[in-house]
Amino acid sequence: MARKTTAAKRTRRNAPPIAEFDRDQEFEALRTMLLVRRFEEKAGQLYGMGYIGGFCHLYIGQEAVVTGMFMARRPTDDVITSYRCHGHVLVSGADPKAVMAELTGRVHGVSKGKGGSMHMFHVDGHFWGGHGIVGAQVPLGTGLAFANRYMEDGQATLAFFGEGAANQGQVYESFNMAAIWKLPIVYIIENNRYAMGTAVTRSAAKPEELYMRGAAFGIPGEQVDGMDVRAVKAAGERALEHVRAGKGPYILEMQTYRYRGHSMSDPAKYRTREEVQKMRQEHDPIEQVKSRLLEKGWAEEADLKAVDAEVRKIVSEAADFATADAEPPAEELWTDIYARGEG
Ligand SMILES: Cc1ncc(C[n+]2csc(CCOP(=O)(O)OP(=O)(O)O)c2C)c(N)n1
Repeated sequence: MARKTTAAKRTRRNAPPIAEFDRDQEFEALRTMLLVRRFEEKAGQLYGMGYIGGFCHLYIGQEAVVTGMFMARRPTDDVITSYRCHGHVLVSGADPKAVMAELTGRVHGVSKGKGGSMHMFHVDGHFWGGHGIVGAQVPLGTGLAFANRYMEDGQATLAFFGEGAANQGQVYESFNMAAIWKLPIVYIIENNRYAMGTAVTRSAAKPEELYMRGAAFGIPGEQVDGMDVRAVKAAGERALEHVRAGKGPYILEMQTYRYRGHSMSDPAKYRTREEVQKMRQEHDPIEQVKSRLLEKGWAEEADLKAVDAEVRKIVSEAADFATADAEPPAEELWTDIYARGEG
């Protein structure tokens, strides 16, 4: 008799076949991922030039995760993530000029220049940050999903976090509550293989099965090729259908990779250059889309270059804006903060 496979046991090996994209979807994915990639490259340059200070965690290599999930979500679904948030805020529809101005600490930044790289917000796009405390966005996201359920607004929440954060206690308290209350939340583990500098194989028990981390709470999970935007979108749709149907939370483990260091100050001594090179050459999410477009005869090289040029222009204008904008005035020190006076 064939053994039953529960959703919690589904892996990449027996996951449903990847749904192909049509031409428009391939172009949408290409444009979105290129915007994030070029934006991040520019942010890295501006950091080197001293325009951006403090922490700055780049998302280069992981673009398919946020792009595929946003292609699967409804625009009113809520989203929350960690400090590695530039891609998420851009894809949620924030103006690239305002995102770059936040990085340079200027007054027209998305958080008025007072949040910086780790604290991006775009409430109109239902993007709720940008959180510097590892794992903190998981209970906060669970709260968003509680609000979704309480308000009966038909919305769901996407909570992104790293595989390092997946070892935190607050994650499991959140899983428990979300499972009890059948909250409409998709927990997305962005497994980029290295937390600050420690390989997942050294820091996690059962590192090959992070998607099973909800099994004790009855939360189904799936492992997804997070470098293939089509696989991400298809898995995102399955997960969102599940949570919207009132069946409770769902976990997606995205197997992805970050090309740059953990943050700008990371010498990345914990991995070889060859490993990074191999991922870039063989699994790059943007190159995969370009190859498909060319192979299917849906685009010529010139069309791909045109998309890149269009995106580079947006990014270059964002950089010009962000380096010319004013710094927040001193009075802004007293706004948007919780302060307790005497008595
Ligand atoms: C509670 C807490 N502990 C430690 C840190 C320092 N810290 C910042 S990022 C990080 C690694 C997190 O890795 P992961 O969750 O895999 O996310 P990634 O950076 O790979 O996206 C650590 C330990 C922190 N910010 N907050």
